[in-house]
Amino acid sequence: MADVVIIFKTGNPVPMILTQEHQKQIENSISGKVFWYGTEEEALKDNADGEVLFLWGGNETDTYKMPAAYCRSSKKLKWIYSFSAGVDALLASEIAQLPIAVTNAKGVMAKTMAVTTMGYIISFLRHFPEMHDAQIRHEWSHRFNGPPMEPEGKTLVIIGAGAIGGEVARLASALGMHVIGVKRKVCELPFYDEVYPDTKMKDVMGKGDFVLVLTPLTEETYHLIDLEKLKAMKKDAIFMNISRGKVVNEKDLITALQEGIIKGAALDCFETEPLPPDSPLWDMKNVIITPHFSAPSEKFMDRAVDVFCENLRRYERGQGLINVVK
Ligand code: OXD
Repeated sequence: MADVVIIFKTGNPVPMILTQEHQKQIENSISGKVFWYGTEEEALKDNADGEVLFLWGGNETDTYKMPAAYCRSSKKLKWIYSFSAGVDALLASEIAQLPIAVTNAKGVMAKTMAVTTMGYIISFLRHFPEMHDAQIRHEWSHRFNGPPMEPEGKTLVIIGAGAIGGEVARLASALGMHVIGVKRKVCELPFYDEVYPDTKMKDVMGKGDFVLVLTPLTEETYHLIDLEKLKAMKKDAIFMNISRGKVVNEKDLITALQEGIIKGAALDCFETEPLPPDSPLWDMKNVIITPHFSAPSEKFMDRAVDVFCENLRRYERGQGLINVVK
């Protein structure tokens, strides 16, 4: 009988809400028991142990760390489910060295991240941030940083054309955008007009009116986007990052924004999170900042728990797990 241990509390870095209904759904998907702790310390104090661990392995902050001590001390742990898409924090921790399988919530956040991306694109084209500034000043103004524009005919380049990119491409093509994907292994993809290998990334970035980064953070993608690549972009293009801050050299991005190498940026993730109060990005008129918030929604946790429960049933039946990361 496999028991599940949940180590999770709503907060920073994860604003999603896990409810008792979710806990019941998990209980109904497994023969063992479910134990839910807010923190690793509580789990250790209770001598908790189980074959399966449910946690967030996406990103760490000063106040949220991976439960390495719990994983080390566990005698039963065989599989960790991280309800994130990226599992960079988990894989960078010593937990990755233990002989424990890891699965993620691939695709679960695609819908909301795609909607967030459309929000960025529409905000820039329709000048919503400037209108909101004018509203705060009670000012009826038509003075914007450029003409009012529409998405039809604009080109969107998606770097890291995976599950999330597929949903972004679907919405962007519905708005009449020309969608170009960059992917390690090129293949035909629905809703993309063109797909290129990552060896062509720099040239392809030069075609975009909007360039979106979706690549996970790995040793190979650390600072993948640097000044050289930003310089390849059109001067009036917008750069968007909803994957991980460290995929982009933030110093180079700040230079590109300050020197007018690109027109603007929409950023959901940063090299240091929370973004420090003294970051120059906060005061840039051409930057939209969202606080690592592209994925959450009222439906997020339902979808993430559904994926987990499907895997729990497979686990109990001895079938292969889906979304295996390691
Ligand atoms: C994720 C995230 O990795 O939202 O899922 O950051």
